[in-house]
Amino acid sequence: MPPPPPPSQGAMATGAANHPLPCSVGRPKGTNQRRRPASLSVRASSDANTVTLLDYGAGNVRSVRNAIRHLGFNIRDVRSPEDILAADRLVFPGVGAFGSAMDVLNRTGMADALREYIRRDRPFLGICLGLQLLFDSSEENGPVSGLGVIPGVVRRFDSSEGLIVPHIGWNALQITKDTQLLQGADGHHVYFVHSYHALPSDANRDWISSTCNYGESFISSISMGNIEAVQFHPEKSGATGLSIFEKFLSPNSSGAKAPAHRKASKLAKRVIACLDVRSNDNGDLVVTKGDQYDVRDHSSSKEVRNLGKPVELASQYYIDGADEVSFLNITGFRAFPLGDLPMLEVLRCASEKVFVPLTVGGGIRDFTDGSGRYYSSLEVASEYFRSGADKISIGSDAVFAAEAYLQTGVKTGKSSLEQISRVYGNQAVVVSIDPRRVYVKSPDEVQFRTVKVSSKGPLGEEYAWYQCTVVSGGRDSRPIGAYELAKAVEELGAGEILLNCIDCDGQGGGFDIDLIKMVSDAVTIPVIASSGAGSVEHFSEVFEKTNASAALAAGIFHRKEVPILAVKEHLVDSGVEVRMQ
Ligand code: 1PR
Repeated sequence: MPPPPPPSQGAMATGAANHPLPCSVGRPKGTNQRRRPASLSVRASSDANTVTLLDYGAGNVRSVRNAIRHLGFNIRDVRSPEDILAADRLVFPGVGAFGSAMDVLNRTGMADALREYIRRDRPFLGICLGLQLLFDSSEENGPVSGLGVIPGVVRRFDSSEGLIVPHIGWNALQITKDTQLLQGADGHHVYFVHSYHALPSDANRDWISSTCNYGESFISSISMGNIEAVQFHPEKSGATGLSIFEKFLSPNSSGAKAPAHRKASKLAKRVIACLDVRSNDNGDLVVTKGDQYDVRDHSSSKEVRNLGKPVELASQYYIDGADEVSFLNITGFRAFPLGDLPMLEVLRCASEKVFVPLTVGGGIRDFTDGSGRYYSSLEVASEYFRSGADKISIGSDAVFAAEAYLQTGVKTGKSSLEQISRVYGNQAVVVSIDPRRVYVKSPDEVQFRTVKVSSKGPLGEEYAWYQCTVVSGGRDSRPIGAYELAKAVEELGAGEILLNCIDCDGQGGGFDIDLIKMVSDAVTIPVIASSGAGSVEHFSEVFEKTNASAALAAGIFHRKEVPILAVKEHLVDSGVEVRMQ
């Protein structure tokens, strides 16, 4: 296994710790110098199995590297503008913010080299920001000038009418131009994660090879001669994405066989497999699964339940069609996560085999080790990103941050949630909520948001609130409800909410619809429904009755009681759009 590349941070996370290019802050306006790069010489090019990668160090391109290597290609990194002109085939996975990226490209002379490379019509594949940078300018903390290759302005999705932004998930490609790259991909779902988009216009019509619909129709790919760019992430779009990537890397191949599919038309609901990971009593890292968070056997041995090996299971779920895989390091609170080398190794190995998004949580907080060295939560998150995470998930620390924010009304900018979302972008930060149901006779009994429950409590109570908990040696209840927490963490920069329910965890009786409806109606970021899935019908129920964007399950997948494919087929039959492969 190759060592992690030094500057890369994690697939679609944007920005990087210790780096001058934070994702969505401090965006200096770029200058668009249009002079020709007179002094650039061209080096002899390399063997056909090598692809040149432009990683200007702004964030995570590990997933792109993994996909390229998985397809059998070597990578040559661009170190100077000359390397761009010498490339046979250039992949440009833009990460970070538009303005910061242009600033680096202009400062290093790479902007000119890129324009020249494109003018010569050399094979080019831009990914995500690598597509947006080709346009005249972007409104992202701007206006900021881009490379000016394609006419048009990159704008933010309009969330004023309730559209969930960022646009995260699997959406449908609508091919508008016959290209080799996208052959067979029409009507397939591919993975997007972005807040800004380029719009079709008369001036750029000739460039557009596909569009996608999210609130409005936006440009999902362009193609002109040898110049290709995609707004989605082929490296995280499963078999469809790898097939597109392969067609760029070996144009004479037809790419991997395009998977059979049902025609996609819109943003799909996601099905997520979750792996709770911890060391068992022998010190082996295992996937475990609790009943209401108790992961020990109820037999006399009281051993930690062992449901399999983390990398094997994650790889299997990818093959089975999971739209995302989550790892929760459930004892991360006990020890310093960066000292947990096996967990980081699990991530590295999984990210080489899993070409859908990977989320990792557990233990993300500030920490001082035995020798007195202080590590910020940002450093912990950075290491997770470097090891292959596309998103990180924060549990306990987000509860403390929300409590402090609700008490003072002040955003300090210092919580782990705020810092990580500022540097990596909010789309890279999930907040995991672990609430318990507390029944009350009347909403007046508590200061927290209650719901009228579908099934009455043990004493005939008609209402409940959902009390958040944290891990700190045990599971402590906190004076904050799931509703209040969700609203607060959205304001503090969370990009998504993983909504568990301790009462339902491992019970197989279905998701807590009352809780999920309350929270998914309250926020405008995606909510992942979690805990309690026991049958395929539970998935259709949660999507029909709530605004959840995704549903997560663990036990039924680990115990092989319900295959992921069966869940998806049932959802399709129920009229819920999902990604089929
Ligand atoms: O607080 O930042 O260190 O994060 C700890 C993370 O570990 C949190 O995301 C928390 O949810 C998780 N966690 C802590 N203890 C446990 C435990 O089980 N003892 N796992 C735990 C929580 C819950 C689910 C589970 C679903 C679906 N796992 O995500 O996968 O309930 O299960 P099911 O389909 O079998 O019902 P921090």
